Amino acid sequence: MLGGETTARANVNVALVKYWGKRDASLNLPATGSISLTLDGLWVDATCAFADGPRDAIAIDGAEGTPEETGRVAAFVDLVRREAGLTERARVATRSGVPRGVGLASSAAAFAALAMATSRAAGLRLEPPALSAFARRGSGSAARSIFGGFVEWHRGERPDGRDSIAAPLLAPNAWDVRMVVAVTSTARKAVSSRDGMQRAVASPLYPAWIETVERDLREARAAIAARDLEALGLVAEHSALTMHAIGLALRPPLLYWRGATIECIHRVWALRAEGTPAFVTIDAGPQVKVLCEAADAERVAAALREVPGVERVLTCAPGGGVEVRA
Ligand code: 2P0
Repeated sequence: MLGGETTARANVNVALVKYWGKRDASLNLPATGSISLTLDGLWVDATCAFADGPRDAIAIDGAEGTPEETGRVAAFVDLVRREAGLTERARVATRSGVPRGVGLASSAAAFAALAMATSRAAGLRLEPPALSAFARRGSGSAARSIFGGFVEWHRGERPDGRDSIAAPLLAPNAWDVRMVVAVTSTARKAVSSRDGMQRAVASPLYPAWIETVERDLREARAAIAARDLEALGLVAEHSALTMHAIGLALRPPLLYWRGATIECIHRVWALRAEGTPAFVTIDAGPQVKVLCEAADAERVAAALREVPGVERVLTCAPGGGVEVRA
């Protein structure tokens, strides 16, 4: 039976041990596991209803969206329709509280929210692990945004991906850290993360990445369990810098950083030398995200605001998992 119009909200997540490369592109199965922190306040709402009609209607932030964006949402709706055995058309709308296409992982929040909204509207009640596997089909990192706080997405072994799901490691209120985000450019990036990670596997450094990730995952898990910020921060920096090194070694090279990105890294390292534990991570874009204690967040934000080229600075606490909204 159809579930009626449903709205769900999910937050973005930032990986501390990165997902970079797939073992199956059609199912978004990752080459390695990854670990992330879900962030409060950077959300996407998705609303879905199924009804008789001539065609699906998809709106992204009140507009049509690019053909690529609309195509990905349409393919995702087809998956839920098949799973629920529906023939009705879908009306889907997403509304983003995150600037899109600037390396702030809005596709993770979008497909986590869409997984909840479309499955409920289709009359399905998926448990969190199944919801995570379903969200993954829309965007790999969306598997992690189903859950709040610190989250691990397991690589899985099965060819059908049923074991490639995320699970919570530590609840959002269990460790009072902050992620301070320095936005250095809001221009749309030239190479999407999807294309970037597809190219990554041809890098001579890619085999080394595969070899190092298991150790990074072990260290990050232990650091989160012990709430050891320095241990977690150092492994997060290592994972991010290694991910970007893979791109530098490609022919032609792939570099997501701008000048201000590098200046932010040096500013954070200077803060650390002065005694403030703060650690950098960078995704498929020029923004710099800094993990620190809540008590140090304002000092870190103030330092980043002074870096030439930084357009704005956002400070996020750990956030919750996907939720249906009344
Ligand atoms: C991550 N990123 O772990 C990595 C680090 C970007 C850099 O997951 O093709 O949008 O939809 O599975 O999830 C962004 O990639 O890629 C991402 P698809 P996705 O957060």
